[in-house]
Amino acid sequence: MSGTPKIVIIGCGISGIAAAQRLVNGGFTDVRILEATARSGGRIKTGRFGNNIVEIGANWIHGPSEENPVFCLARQYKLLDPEALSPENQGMDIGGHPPWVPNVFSSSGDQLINAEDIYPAQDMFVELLYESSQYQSQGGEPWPSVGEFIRSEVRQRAAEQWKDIDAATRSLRMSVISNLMKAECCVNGAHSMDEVGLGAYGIYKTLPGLDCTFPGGYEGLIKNLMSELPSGLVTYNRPVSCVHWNSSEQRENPVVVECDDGEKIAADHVIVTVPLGYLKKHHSTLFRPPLPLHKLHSIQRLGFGTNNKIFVEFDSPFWDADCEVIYLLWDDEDALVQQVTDVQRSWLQKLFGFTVLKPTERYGHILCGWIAGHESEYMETLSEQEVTHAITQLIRRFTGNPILTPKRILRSQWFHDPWTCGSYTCPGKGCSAQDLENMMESLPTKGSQSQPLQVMFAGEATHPFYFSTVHGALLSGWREADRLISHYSKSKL
Ligand code: 6YU
Repeated sequence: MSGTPKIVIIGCGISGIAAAQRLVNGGFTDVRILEATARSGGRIKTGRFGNNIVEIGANWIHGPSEENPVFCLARQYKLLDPEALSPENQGMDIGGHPPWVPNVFSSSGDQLINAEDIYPAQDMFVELLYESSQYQSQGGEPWPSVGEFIRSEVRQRAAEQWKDIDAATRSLRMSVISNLMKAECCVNGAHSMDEVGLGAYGIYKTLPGLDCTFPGGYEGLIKNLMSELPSGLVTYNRPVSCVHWNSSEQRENPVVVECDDGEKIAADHVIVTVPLGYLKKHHSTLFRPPLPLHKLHSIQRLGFGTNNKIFVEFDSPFWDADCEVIYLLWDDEDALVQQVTDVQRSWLQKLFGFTVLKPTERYGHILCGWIAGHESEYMETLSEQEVTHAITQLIRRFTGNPILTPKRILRSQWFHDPWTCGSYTCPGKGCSAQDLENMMESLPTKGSQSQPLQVMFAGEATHPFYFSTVHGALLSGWREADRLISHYSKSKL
């Protein structure tokens, strides 16, 4: 390597850590990470809940199999249960939808609907998601969004396929579809499936393997990776306010990174890993000169909504021993109309239900509620007491048990996290693969006479098909480090 290039990484989430690890292992000696908060991990965040640990951010390794670098690292660090390591687990291809055992409750209370009754609706919904994913390769999609496509197809198919079944069962199946739309909003981190582009939905790719969790917490991965970095490489509580690039002034290093406290750090290369939500909000002040228009438009087109969790602990379960997910069906949601709700009054209707934390021997009786969109953002503004009260009323209503009382509650607040501003990236209406290409494009863009690779971009929102995941973020960090390694190995020749 000629000279010692100065490299600054902004953000100490998994992508920033991955970039630093690769650069340090590649022989770069002047690498530092500037992190706004007091901790590493970003959206990988394990918290305490009573006597247990729970994941406030990322939950699963999606597609834990050989091709997934997060799985390979977790295995190397011995962070997984034997079940997750089994060839059977790795070989299962679930296409992003785990076959969870459901319990189903309705808003009229006192009834546990037979799970068998919901399967035809579930099958139709999964089929429609699969069809939605096919429009990416075909082009010429019939609707702009996944939501509009599904609603139109469900109405048509229900009229044909369910014409002979009784009205009550048909209405139940429609409520199931409404509920699955809410669940899909959580998966996509979107307010509504009407905001998810039909032509873009298939850009996201899944990996084989039945999703698994980290028994000791996702942050174990961060701790192991951090322990391999030289100490002092990360400066915490150091928000970056502006990246000055492409300067016309003659200076030794082409980039200056300005921090909130006024400190200015010169660099040859900056790898920006801040979340897309943060970029959407702060791009105009974060870059001098501003970002090129095509990059800015991609930042605006890609979606970055909110998905939050509400953990609820009970002394004893009201669900079956084998139950993995609890669906809450609202009797008034059988018309598939977009809920134009009074958010303040009925925000909790957006919660599709709960996943059950397993195994019971480890967690006791903890449920994780899932809520996406503007209702989720409103939930963040309520006090813990107000959320507890609302959840208690909801559970009493759906179980028909007027004295059921949770032991404790904990919720995430990703929208109001000033360094994240939401949960993760989703393919918005009108997006294409080009938008993700634009996200990862470095500055100055190709063809410029200035020094290349001044500002580089990593993070989940820059992965061409694993956006919104930990493995996508990790791979994006390695990708940008490899670009620098290859740049310097070429310039040495
Ligand atoms: C996964 C999962 N999972 C649930 C929830 C959330 C996320 N994800 P980071 O934000 O980590 O780091 C950036 C750092 O930058 C951070 O530390 C900041 O403090 C810092 N920073 C910001 N501004 C700064 C400044 N100015 N100066 C200095 N520093 C600054 N992923 O694999 N499995 O189960 C979930 C889930 C509630 C919030 C998730 C999951 C997403 C991951 O957490 C996330 O991608 C990575 O951690 C991001 O790492 P990073 O380094 O990029 O940023 C079609 C289609 C469908 C697509 N969706 C499919 C579904 C897949 C997504 N599933 C998610 C589900 C859950 C439950």
